[in-house]
Amino acid sequence: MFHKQILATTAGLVALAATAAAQPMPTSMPTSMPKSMPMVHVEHPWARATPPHASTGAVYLSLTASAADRLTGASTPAAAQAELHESSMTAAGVMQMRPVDGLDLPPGKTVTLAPEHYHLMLTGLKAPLVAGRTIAVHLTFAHAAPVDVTVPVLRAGAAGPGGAKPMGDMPGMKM
Ligand SMILES: [Cu+2]
Repeated sequence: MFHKQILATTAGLVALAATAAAQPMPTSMPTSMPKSMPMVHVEHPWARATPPHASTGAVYLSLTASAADRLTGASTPAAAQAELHESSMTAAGVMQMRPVDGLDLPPGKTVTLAPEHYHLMLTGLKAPLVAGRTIAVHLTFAHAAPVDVTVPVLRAGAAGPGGAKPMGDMPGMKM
């Protein structure tokens, strides 16, 4: 009987200790939350260098969303405005572009903004985009947290970062 009581007490203490140990759990829960939060991964950002007095430029990049999402906006300290544009060829063979209010990002699928397709149009450039430098671009999404991207400026006429298979021509060596 005496022995049983000791055991019961020990069990009670263990239960108490377990409860105490369990207390901090709720505060640590948010650290495991981001795994389920939607995220958008940004890769291969780039922009083309612009002529000296240009007021517009374009930014290209690839977006991969962990869950269905939508690119809803962009901004940069380098320009008054950053708008999402879509370029397309008219029946008459003229390349034209129009603003679009968002870009759907299917889950797990990489969506690429590239020349003659989607791009972030910078209008009201505060200074020309100079090869070898970078600009900061802030992207916003319908669900995922905003993403700040450092965008390298490539030489005028560049076709993209690495995608054009650099055959010995180093960025910044040519204009
Ligand atoms: Cu445009």
